[in-house]
Amino acid sequence: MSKQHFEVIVVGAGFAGLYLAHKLTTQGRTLRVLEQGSDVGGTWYWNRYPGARCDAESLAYSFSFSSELEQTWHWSERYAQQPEILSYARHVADQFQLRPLIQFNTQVTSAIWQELPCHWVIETALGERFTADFCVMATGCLSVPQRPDIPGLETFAGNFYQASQWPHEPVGFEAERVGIIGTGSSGIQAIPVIAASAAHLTVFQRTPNFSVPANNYELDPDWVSEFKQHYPAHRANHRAGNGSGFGDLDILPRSGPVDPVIFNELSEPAATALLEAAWQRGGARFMAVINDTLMNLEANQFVQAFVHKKIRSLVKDPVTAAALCPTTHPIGTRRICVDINYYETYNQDHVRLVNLRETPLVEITPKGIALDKEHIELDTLVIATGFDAMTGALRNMNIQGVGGLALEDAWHAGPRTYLGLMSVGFPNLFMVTGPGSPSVLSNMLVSIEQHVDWIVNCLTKMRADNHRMIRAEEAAQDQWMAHVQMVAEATLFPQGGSWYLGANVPGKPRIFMPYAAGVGAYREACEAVVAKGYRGFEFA
Ligand code: NA7
Repeated sequence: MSKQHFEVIVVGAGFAGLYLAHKLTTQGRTLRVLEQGSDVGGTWYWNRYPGARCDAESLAYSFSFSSELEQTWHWSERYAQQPEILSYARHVADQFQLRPLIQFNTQVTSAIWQELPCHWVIETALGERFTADFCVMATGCLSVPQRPDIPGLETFAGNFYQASQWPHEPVGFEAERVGIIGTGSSGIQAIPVIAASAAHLTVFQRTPNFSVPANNYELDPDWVSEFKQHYPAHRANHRAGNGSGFGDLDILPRSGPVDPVIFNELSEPAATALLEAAWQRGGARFMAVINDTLMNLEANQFVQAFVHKKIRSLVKDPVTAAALCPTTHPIGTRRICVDINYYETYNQDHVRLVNLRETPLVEITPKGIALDKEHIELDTLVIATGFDAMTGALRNMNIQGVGGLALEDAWHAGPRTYLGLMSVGFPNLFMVTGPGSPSVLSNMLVSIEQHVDWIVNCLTKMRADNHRMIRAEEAAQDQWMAHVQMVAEATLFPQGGSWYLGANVPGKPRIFMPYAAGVGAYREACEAVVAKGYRGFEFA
């Protein structure tokens, strides 16, 4: 074997790649992690835009695999900012001595399966060639930025920034006329922060999104240390149930099942009181306070009306407030945003909302943005226009499986996976948080740990059984995909027109990609497959 052969090649050194590197070395595997960026952190390496922070609470959005790590790392805020999360990823890499396993600044340009001698051949933009018995794609779900197809975008002569490819050097907006396109989570986080220093900010909004206040605060060290005494029980809660892997962040973890809160069983004042308490408490769990908000349109409309009322109370100008009220999708069917002073920002005199539904954007010019009846001059343009989510990185990598089958072709009508872990026709290639798993609907750290544990256990079993190849069976994949779609159709998600469905990328097949039954149900499904001798997988 050449020096460039490894048992496992991992693509990506975000949280999934880091945990894979740790687990696989602990098991004595030879591996190399190939990472496009110049440091670890994945999404938190790239997304450095002003105001970038996690919309999941720090104490839940963190690794659980090392008690020492979770006890010794100090999170400063309820919702950590990007630099703090990046420091955490770097700390994990250093603490567990993972850096020597990672090759940075390395973009994978192809991964090609060779039936004989049963390995993957991976090539990089630097012209290197690796072979590996197994390939694990830890490429993230939001790693391929989506550039909008707006006429003249390339002609803009001022400062230009894309949120997900933000420069590493400090960027200031003082005395500048800034424009921003995009009002998803990234835009909603960036807008208040940019507004704080820009001379003028124009927000170009095509579709308003629902946002709830973060109610962010500095964590009280005494509270944290008390919370940490119960960490194992909290983690167990995060992993279980039909939720998305967050649980409650009360000092004492929930014990035993909790009765569901069903909209039709609530009086109107009781439902309003629940929503008000959740609004005051802050955070995305606002969506879970009435449990059938994403299943029952009537419940959803009630929650929508509650948020519309909040927006109208927060935004002084009624025309701006009306434009900020989402009316085209049920709440939560596009990812709910979590903000700090987003709606309040529009009360500042130097901030203007342009509703592109009423005054369409005609083109971007060298000096600014031309609307149908007006030209707005800008010194700086920021775009926060989202990602080719969940499948972008995989489809762009020139992955070829059995008989030269291109992943792009296998997925021409949308991604097809068994459990989100493997895809038929691509033996020995695993995905972490792939389409068909809870993925972006879940606490990514919970899902990453579960997938990595599953994959590493599977490799251990293969070694013990002297197997060199694993592949997913077609019938099992068909059944799983049908199940994923059936679950999605039982919810309001398909009505969202969101990136969960691929609807934000022109020409992308519309298929609801994540598994919506929750992390607990999904974990049980994965464990049941193992208990039944890896049902639906074939070994050779
Ligand atoms: P999102 O949520 O996909 O938001 C992208 C935004 O960009 C959204 O408001 C889009 O409006 C807007 N957009 C995209 N193309 C255009 C054009 N051509 N003209 C005007 N506006 C446009 O991406 P984010 O980065 O904010 O968030 C992604 C996830 O990252 C987030 O959910 C968290 O999980 C973290 P549209 O809705 O298409 O009308």
